[in-house]
Amino acid sequence: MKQEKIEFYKGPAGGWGALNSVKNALLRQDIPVKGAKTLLSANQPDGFDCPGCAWPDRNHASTFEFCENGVKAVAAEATARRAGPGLFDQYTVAELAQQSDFWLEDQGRLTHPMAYDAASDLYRPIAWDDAFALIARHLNALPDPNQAIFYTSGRASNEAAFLYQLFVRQYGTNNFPDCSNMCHEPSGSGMRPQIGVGKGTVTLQDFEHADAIFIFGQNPGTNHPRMLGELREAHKRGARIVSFNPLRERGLERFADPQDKLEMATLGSTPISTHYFQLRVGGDLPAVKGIMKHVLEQEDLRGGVLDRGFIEQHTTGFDAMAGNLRRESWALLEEESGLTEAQMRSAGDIYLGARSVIACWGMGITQHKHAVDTIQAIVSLLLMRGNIGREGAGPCPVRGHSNVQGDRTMGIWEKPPAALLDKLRDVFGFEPPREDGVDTVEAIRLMGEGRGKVFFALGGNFAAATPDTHATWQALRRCDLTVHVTTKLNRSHVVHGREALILPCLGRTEIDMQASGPQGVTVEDSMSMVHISTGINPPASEHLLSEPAIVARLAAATLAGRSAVRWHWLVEDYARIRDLIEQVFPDFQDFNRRVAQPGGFRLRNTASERVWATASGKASFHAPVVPQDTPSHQARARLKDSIVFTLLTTRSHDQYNTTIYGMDDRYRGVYGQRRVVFIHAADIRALGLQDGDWVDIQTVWADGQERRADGFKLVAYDIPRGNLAAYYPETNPLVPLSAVADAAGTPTSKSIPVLLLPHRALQAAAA
Ligand SMILES: Nc1nc2c(c(=O)[nH]1)N[C@H]1C(S)=C(S)[C@@H](COP(=O)(O)OP(=O)(O)OC[C@H]3O[C@@H](n4cnc5c(=O)[nH]c(N)nc54)[C@H](O)[C@@H]3O)O[C@H]1N2
Ligand SMILES: Nc1nc2c(c(=O)[nH]1)N[C@H]1C(S)=C(S)[C@@H](COP(=O)(O)OP(=O)(O)OC[C@H]3O[C@@H](n4cnc5c(=O)[nH]c(N)nc54)[C@H](O)[C@@H]3O)O[C@H]1N2
Ligand SMILES: [Mo]
Repeated sequence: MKQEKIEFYKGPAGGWGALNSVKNALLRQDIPVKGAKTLLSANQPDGFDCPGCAWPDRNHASTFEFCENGVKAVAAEATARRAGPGLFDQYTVAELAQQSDFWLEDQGRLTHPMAYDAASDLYRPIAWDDAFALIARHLNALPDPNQAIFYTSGRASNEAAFLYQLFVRQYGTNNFPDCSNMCHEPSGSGMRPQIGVGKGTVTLQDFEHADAIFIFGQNPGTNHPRMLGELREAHKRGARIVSFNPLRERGLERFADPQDKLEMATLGSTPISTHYFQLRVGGDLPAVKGIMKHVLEQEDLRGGVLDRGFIEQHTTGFDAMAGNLRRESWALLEEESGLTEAQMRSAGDIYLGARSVIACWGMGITQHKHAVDTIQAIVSLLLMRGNIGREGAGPCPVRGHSNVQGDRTMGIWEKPPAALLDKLRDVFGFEPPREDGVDTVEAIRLMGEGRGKVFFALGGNFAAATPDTHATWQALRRCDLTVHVTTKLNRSHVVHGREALILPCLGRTEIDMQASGPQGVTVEDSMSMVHISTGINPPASEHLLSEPAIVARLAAATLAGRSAVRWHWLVEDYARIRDLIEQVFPDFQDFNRRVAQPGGFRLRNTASERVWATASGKASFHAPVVPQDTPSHQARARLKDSIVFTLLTTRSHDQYNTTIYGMDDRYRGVYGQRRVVFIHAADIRALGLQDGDWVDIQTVWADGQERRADGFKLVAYDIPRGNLAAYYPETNPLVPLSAVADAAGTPTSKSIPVLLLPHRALQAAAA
């Protein structure tokens, strides 16, 4: 392990630091030569879709788009390491559970299906057919299908997801919690009633025409590095790039493109943000309202500012919103956003100076109690000047997992629209369950109360990704059976039910051979582009099955005699699955032909055509109330004598969600460790502590339960006073299960009221 240090990062994002990091990532996975070939196939017309993030690529066209974190994601999957039966012989599950998340995944790719043996506390190999029979037996023994839970992580392909939802609905439940519930759920919940679609409306081409790009709560340098390419080009042609973020993020400041020879040779770089508004955590709603108020005041002052024609023809609710904005007090907006009136007005002037504006957002917006309101305010700001449904303008929620958007399109949704269920009934001739299922947080409750008995996960790492770790682990352990379809060993396999299975599957980089030949799968990126993804590497083990094959064989075993679907036949040729997708979703007409074209095709997006699939047939304005009732407000009111901080949990540069690639966070200057908490220097002094001191973190929550995460090192950082930042998943024990976004259920993992306490272990040692 590298030495621990904290050191200000002077370089730009990308650049030589990125190239160096790539070399190390390949070496770590023992794939120096093969790695290069694998990488060159990422996001190519006939290669695989990068399993990194959902940012689109230039048409899956010709040039390889370099992305450091894409390389790490591919290398993690293409690793030469193997976690075979030998490993499971060597360690009991109790011993495996003692290991870190990093260690577990670092054992490499899983090679055999494994079943938990309680007598020996070991995972032992099991034949595939026996595994499916075991699951089928459990599922068919449940008195109510709603006692089974089917989780999905956003890497699953359209084909796998479609079969999965079909199987589960035929089985009889809509219990489909997914990673989206913890992620962009509020984006869909906010935009669907407002503009009629739950997805962004812009394309990559729009980035070439925007005069201003507003970025709220997103860290593209780490999480969507290819987005920096778009931002850099936009900056070079003079577009304004306006960042709203409580942290100074390197990737939002400067970027050197590793493919730009001159920039690399001269150690040059391009600035990214032209403006940086360092607001308070959770301060976006008041900040956006301030911008809107300024826009409205300018209209009142000089006229010609709003797009009156658009507002008249396409929207409802303008007058009510305007009244609300006029009454809003600047003092409150300043207090709650952490920005000054002058700052909000200057952001407003940038907005007014731009003909076309794109607004992007990420987890800094969605993982809050008032996320849905905030998103509706951002979209309302866009609507004021008709910044939607025309070139260079529109909302752009930047999705996380590479196919999370596609999975939802395919019906991975615990609250399925009636139209989808009707269609399934008509096409497949069965009556799907009509009652809403559970989302992620509700699934944990269900299991915790003993009413959820079988937990099945298509990918992901439920035990580590979810909030309230203590409660969640207890819930999982109450299950009769937990099953994970997975590529690597992770926490969820060692926090398990009475019986447990690990089902290893092919990754996206691997050749998927079925009866009719090698198969491709399809995915949908953050901008509704659907394209094919074809693996090129030999499978990590001959015992792996593809995800569609696992779902189909499980369905056949469970629904034997009850389903008219030809499960085995479908998997022989995935084009057959796509034919069914086309029958259920009209937007996929001629699916097989269209997806075979280079670059694939774009799904229809009504809002981008200014067609509003809403109740009123129009887009609507919202001016939500500035929240003064958040858990942090309440905690501060209650504990007047303590410093109550608002903690945001985020990703380091060396992780993919719960997968930890390494211990560095280069752009934030942290090396060799992850248990750090970023804090303003003045707050360290106010606590009577020093930079580098160790603390414990304790949640302030009214339910009387103690939630702690112990042993974090203070790192003085450029962050507003009263705010803290630390990495997830280590901080998930601090996020209460009941801390969720209104009208979306998303855990509020960006705003947890906490106290910092002197580190327990040190205190004990001193006593
Ligand atoms: N390499 C890599 N790529 C990834 C992932 C990964 O873990 N690693 N994860 C994937 C997934 S699933 C997702 S969802 C995306 C996540 O990508 P992001 O949306 O970038 O998620 P986070 O890293 O959580 O960072 C959120 C940013 O929001 C800021 N922030 C926090 N609170 C607030 C706030 O109240 N207001 C504002 N304005 N900003 C705030 C933080 O400082 C941080 O810069 O990335 C995807 N891509
Ligand atoms: N505190 C806090 N919690 C959060 C967040 C936060 O910002 N803060 N972010 C939330 C967000 S945005 C998200 S999306 C969730 C992520 O939640 P998940 O999607 O559940 O978690 P991941 O860490 O992405 O899942 C990693 C695992 O997926 C498996 N895997 C990888 N590739 C494949 C594949 O091709 N097929 C299959 N079957 N399995 C595969 C591997 O075994 C790996 O261990 O976490 C959420 N939790
Ligand atoms: Mo996500």
